[in-house]
Parts: sequence; C-alpha cells; structure tokens
Amino acid sequence: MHLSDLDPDNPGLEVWQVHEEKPYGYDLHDARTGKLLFSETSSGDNGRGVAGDVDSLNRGHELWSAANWNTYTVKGKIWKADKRPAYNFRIYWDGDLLDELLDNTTISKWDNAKQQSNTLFQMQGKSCNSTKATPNFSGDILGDWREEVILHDGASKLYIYTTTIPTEYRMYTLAHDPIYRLGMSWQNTAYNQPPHLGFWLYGNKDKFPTPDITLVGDHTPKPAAIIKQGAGSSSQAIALGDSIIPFTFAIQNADGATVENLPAGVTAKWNAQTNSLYFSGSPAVSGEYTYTITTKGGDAEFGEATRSGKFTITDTNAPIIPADSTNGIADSTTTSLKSHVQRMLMNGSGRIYDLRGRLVKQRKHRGVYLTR
Ligand SMILES: [Ca+2]
Ligand SMILES: [Ca+2]
Ligand SMILES: [Ca+2]
Ligand SMILES: [Ca+2]
Repeated sequence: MHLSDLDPDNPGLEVWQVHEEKPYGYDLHDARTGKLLFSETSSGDNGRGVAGDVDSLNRGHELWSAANWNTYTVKGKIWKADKRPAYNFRIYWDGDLLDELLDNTTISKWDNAKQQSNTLFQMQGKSCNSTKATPNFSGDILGDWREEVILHDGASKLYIYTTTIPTEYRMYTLAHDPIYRLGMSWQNTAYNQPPHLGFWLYGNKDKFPTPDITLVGDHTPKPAAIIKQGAGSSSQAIALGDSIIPFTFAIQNADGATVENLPAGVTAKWNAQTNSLYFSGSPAVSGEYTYTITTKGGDAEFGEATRSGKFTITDTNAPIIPADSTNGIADSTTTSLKSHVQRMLMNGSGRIYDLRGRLVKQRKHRGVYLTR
C-alpha cells in the first residue's frame, strides 16, 4: 500500500494498493474519498506492488505490481508494456529527485533508455520475511533527505546504510513532512512498505514545500542565563582534603556551558537532561580559584552569559615554621606585639600565616617576627 500525491493532477493524495484476494488485483484510489481512479482484476494473490517516480518525462508516479509485467501511468495507461522496474520498495538514494528501487539487499535505478533497473549499491546483510525480502526499516533517519536502510545479520547485528552520493538539492529532512513521518510509523506496524512524502518531490523541485508544523509554547528568543541551584554556595572556603558542598547551575536559553579555572579535583559535570552543571569533588590543590562559567549556543541577539564563583582552599598541613628557618624569627617584647605575633607565623618561604593556616598579606605585617 503506497500513499502519496501519486497523481499531481488529482487533488490531494492517492493510494496505490495491491490485493491478496482475487479478483481485485490492484487499484489507484483517491485517499480522501476512496473513489477508484483505475483498477484491474487479477487471478490470484497480487503479492506486491510499487508506486515510484522513476522517470521525470512521465508526469507523476509510475505504478507496477506483481500481477503482470506492465508499468502504468497514474491515469491507468500502460507506460511500459512487459517492462517494469525492480519491485519491493522505492527509496531516495542518488542525488536526483526521482525514486530509486530497493529490493532485498540491492538498491537499483531505473534506466529508461535501456528499460531496465541497474544496480547502484549492493548491501551486506539480510532482509526480512523470506520471499517478501523487506528491510528491517527504510526511511530518512540520518543526515540529509536521502533515505537510510536497516538490514540485519540474522543474529545480533544491524546494518545501517546511508548514501555517500552527493546531491545538489537541499531541503528539510523528510520527517518534517507529516505524511512521511506518519508513513515511517504506520508502514512498520505490519507488512512494511516504504514511506512516501505527502507531496510530489520532483514536481516541487523549484521550491520544496514549507513543513506544515507549528511549534507549541513560547519560542521568542531570550537571553542565556546561569541560575544557581542547590544547597552549596557558589563560593566556598574549605580545607584541602575536604569535599566541597555540591551545587548546581542551571543553564537556560542556551545549549550548554564551559567552565574555566576550576581547582584540580573539582568537576563541573554537564547533565544534558536537565541542562545543568553539577559541581562536586575534593580539591587536590590549595589556593584561590575564581572560576568562570560561560554559556554556549545562546541566542546571537543576546550573546552568551557568564558567571563567576570562587574556591578558597587552605592547606592546614602546610609547613608553618621550618626547622631550618633562618628567616629572621626574632623575639618580640611588647604585649601588644606578642598578641599580634601569636596570630601569625612565618615559614621558610617568607609567607606569613595566621594560626588557622590562612595566608596573611605580608605588606601589612612587615617586620613582625616570632621566636619559636
Ligand atoms: Ca494527487
Ligand atoms: Ca514520473
Ligand atoms: Ca533519486
Ligand atoms: Ca537521510
């Protein structure tokens, strides 16, 4: 059963259908009204048939089936007597806008001059359903508008084929067309036959139809935003060896974000489901780290958003007074100075720490020393 705008001169869509029960044979009927456009009887089960646009000189699609060897026009006239393209599936495989043929594991193209189908591509793998030789699937699921084929190896592997032939035509993916999108679904709920577009591709070669799709919800551009979530502060002071309190930044109106200048041991893991960054970990180094988050994929009109935070990591085991220090540790005699000094210790590097191990800015305390 093939559903598309098979006859561009009959309003709407048409169905090309072959029938198992004699004497019905095959018919082309109007999809909306069911009106028979043409039909012929046959003597038994008409196993399969194809509607495909294999020749641009004959307007619209060409129709053929297993009932006989003729190929018909959509007006029911014999287009080729005792000649028909390969039957099973139609497929877009080469660069032009006409249909190629998919049968079993072979993709071929109708050669109108020689009145035969010539092999374009021979695939590895197996088809399904014995003599029906249908693929696991055919349809536009990857890359450009040409269609992919899925076959199997009879055991555990799938083979997915896509064309490598260039095309000069650029258009939406076929799944943008609702008839095609539905075709990929309904054709695969039973005896699968290939999906068709809801319009005549070759006949629209100068301007492909705009997809009749309406997006729900508000899609006006908005500036990218970085929103803090969770318990942990975006700026934390912790001791080396401890873990930070995890926290999250949600990214809004952008595709993702990058983070720069995190201390080793702290990660910002991207969660594609929630579009957010999860900060966690245990810093492996001491020091002050001002990190910056920058969104990516934000709307060009507004530019990307940035936001900063800070990790202050203190090494509580840092050497305070090296045993060999000769850096002028001196006694201090006044009470006020002693009190002051007791809050500060200086190590061999010349850096001054308070008793909690925090680095003290030296310029404020020049000349203050401690005797061990
Ligand atoms: Ca039509
Ligand atoms: Ca045609
Ligand atoms: Ca083609
Ligand atoms: Ca494709």
